[in-house]
Amino acid sequence: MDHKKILEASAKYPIVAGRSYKYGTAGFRMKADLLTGVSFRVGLLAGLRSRKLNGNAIGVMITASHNPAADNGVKIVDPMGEMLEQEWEAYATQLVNCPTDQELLDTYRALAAQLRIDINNPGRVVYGRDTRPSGHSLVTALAAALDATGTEHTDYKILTTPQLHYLTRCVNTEGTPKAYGEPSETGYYEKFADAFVRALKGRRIQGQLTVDCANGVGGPKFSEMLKFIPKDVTGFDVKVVNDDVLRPEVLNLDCGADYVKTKQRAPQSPKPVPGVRCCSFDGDADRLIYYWVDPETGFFMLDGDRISSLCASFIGDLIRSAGLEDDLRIGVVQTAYANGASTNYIEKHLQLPVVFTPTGVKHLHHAACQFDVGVYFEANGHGTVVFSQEAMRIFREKQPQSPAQKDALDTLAAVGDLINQTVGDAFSDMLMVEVVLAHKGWTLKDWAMTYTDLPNRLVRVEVGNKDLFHATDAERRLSHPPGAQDEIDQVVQKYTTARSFARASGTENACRVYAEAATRSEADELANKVAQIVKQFGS
Ligand code: G16
Repeated sequence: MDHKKILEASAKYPIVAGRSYKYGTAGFRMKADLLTGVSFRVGLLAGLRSRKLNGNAIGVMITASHNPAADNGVKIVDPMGEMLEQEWEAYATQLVNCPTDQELLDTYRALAAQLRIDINNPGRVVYGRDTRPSGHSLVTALAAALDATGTEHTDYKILTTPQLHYLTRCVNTEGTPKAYGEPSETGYYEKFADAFVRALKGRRIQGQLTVDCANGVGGPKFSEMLKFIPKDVTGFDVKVVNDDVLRPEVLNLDCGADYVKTKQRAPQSPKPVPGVRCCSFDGDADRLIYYWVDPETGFFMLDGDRISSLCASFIGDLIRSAGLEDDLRIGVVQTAYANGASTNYIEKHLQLPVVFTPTGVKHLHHAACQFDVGVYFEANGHGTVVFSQEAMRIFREKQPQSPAQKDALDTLAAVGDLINQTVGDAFSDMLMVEVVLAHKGWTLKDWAMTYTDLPNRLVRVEVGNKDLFHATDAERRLSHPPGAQDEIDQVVQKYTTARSFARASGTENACRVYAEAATRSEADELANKVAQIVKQFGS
């Protein structure tokens, strides 16, 4: 390794002095102009990680997902398409925070020594970015680090986040018995479009679906995917809206999954046609929220909790029909944001176990992998279903005892291919929801009738220092600052069947407060009172 090369390259991509950087819920995320040096340093780390893992390719995604257009982010993807192993998040933070180029080089070498990595071994990194204009210079900085360390790299250009996760896994499994798919964007479309047709098993999708793409990368990419889905066979009739990626300032603006979920309303424009089935992606197409505007009762949202219970119910039924209920363990993973009514429905009605983890798909994914079939969704619409290798083998190889069993096994195998196994993916989740609705012959209204959500409110609170807030018990309680949780408890106690918690966001410079209560006005009131407490303790 040429030390001089690293020092020279690093000098061109400095970090902004005096700032503290942290690998958060989804990597480093902040105003884009603060990120060039961060991207360079992430390149160093990704190369190290690849070398540690015998040259397996590591993925890097440049995106700030649901955040405004001026933000950006850098996130590392492990070889099977999962999020970076947590221990390495600390190494990333350490490397990115080095104050000088020389200290960066020293830390890089010290990390390699500590982790027993031969920095002269081959390393490989694949990367992509969303449509944010700042992505271009961040990719340049990333590539400079890869060149300086002699790391082989492939630029997959503009992609959705789940596409980059998919490609990373495909690159690493190509030609092996675990091959996940063709390592190309076309391979992605072909795999999921084919599984969609198989999972429908001849059923046709009813009615038009309006897809709001948040004016992000999901717009052009989903339009591309539609070319691979035969409309005459599936009946899949889609109207794509909010797919303007030429005006960066409209990204996630008054539209998209985060807007719909937090504001509990449809995108400002175009106004949804009453009665028509609608869904929204977020800025990098890894979240999905469904809704419709009822001519009589108005806006109704089906969020990640609903998608979770819909998938769990459908797959649970198929597993029973296939005679596999004693062989495969199915479970659901949620976070503190899950509506209490959804947890109750899954545990009591579907009779499935529910596990809670802190926010961040990395935590949910890990917990879901403990089941043979693990369904995980955050309420914000981010999630997927993971199937163990053994479950997928059984679906393919078990000898059916009846035509009904054969039907269930074929559908399970197709569903296993349809749901992106690497990470939550709005495209593949949406196709899955469409499949389930087609199998059940349901409208969104039928789906909404499964249970009644408890009224809830999510509030974003800007505080002087969000790092003062430390959460515990799967983020349902605050351990710091001292006294804050006691005050929250006292307020919550004043309401019947209410619940509230506060935590620091890992992707935004703010805290989040969630409240649930018996009525809408109580939920709003409780959220505002807890927000006041957070403001007071965070100043
Ligand atoms: C990211 C994470 C999600 C998380 C969300 C909000 O989503 O991938 O798991 O729920 O941030 O996190 P926080 O509340 O810590 O800000 P995305 O869609 O922005 O990548």
